[in-house]
Amino acid sequence: MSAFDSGNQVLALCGGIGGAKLALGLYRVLGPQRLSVIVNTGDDFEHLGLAISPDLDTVIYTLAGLADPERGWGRAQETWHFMDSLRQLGGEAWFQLGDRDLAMHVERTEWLRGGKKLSAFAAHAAQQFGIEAEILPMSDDAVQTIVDTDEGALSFQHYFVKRRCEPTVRAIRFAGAAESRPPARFSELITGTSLQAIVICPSNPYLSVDPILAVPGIAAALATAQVPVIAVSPIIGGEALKGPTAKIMAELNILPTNQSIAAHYGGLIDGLMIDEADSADNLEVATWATRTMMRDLADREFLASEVLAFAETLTQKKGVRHAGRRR
Ligand code: FO1
Repeated sequence: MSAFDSGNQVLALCGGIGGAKLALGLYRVLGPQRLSVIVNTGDDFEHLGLAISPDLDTVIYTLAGLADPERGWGRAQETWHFMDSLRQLGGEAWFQLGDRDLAMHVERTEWLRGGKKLSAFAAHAAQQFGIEAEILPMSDDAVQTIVDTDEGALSFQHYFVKRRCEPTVRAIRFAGAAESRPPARFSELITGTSLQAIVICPSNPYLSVDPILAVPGIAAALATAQVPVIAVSPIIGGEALKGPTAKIMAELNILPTNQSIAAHYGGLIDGLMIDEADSADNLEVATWATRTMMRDLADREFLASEVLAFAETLTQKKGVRHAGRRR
């Protein structure tokens, strides 16, 4: 029996759509109660008086089988009567809130106004939707991803949705991160004996994973983790696959290569999962080349099982490397 058959936990760090796909694969391959997901909340914002947490909702809807398969965000079989009425009234309609999705934002806002924590609402919503994995916001403290652009400083959704990632990015920062605290459960997982691997999902490293790593204690815990830390590269065939990753990398003068991703995660990872199209890449970190494209559920499960197989090989290596520190 391998370590990964023994009922232990895997911790995934996850942004929105791309990350949620792998989280779903892990959820299905591991079995529901063996997955904990730390989700980016740097994209959260207040809009129309509502507390919106896009990545948390994307992960929850995806694991619950409720996500819209085309958009990747929001709910399937959505209707848009609220948005139509809002437009008629001349309201701010650049951010689409579907009728079904709206309930999530209204209810979360109620919870937060009542003094409850975002993590409590995430756990509640996950439970209500029948999800057995742990869904953990990266912090209960407010952290805001700010994109410094040629048009000035833009909050994440203003840059990403309202301005469609068109402004040129000069820098990305995470306001409030220095004062934020990771979830108590994160420390428990890191210091406990049940954790078997940490997986950085193929989310945008700069926009979606960096905010998580900016929460004090999280990067340090990865750097010293006793279990293998694996990142799944968002690069396929020498290109950033989705969304604004390629554009942002170019604007930040970073080549869209696995070398860049490996350097970015530096001392935090033990292995980088790369696409089979890039199997000739020669990196300083351990690599495992496989099919990383996730078009359907079978792809997600396949990649998840590859990640776990990679983790198992690294566990053996790491066991030797950290032998002195284990006692
Ligand atoms: N993305 C868009 O491109 N346009 C939208 O109008 C939009 C609305 C939206 C509403 C709820 C939600 O949970 C997500 C939503 N997203 C929308 C996705 C979101 O902006 C991004 O995908 C993430 O923040 C990046 O991970």
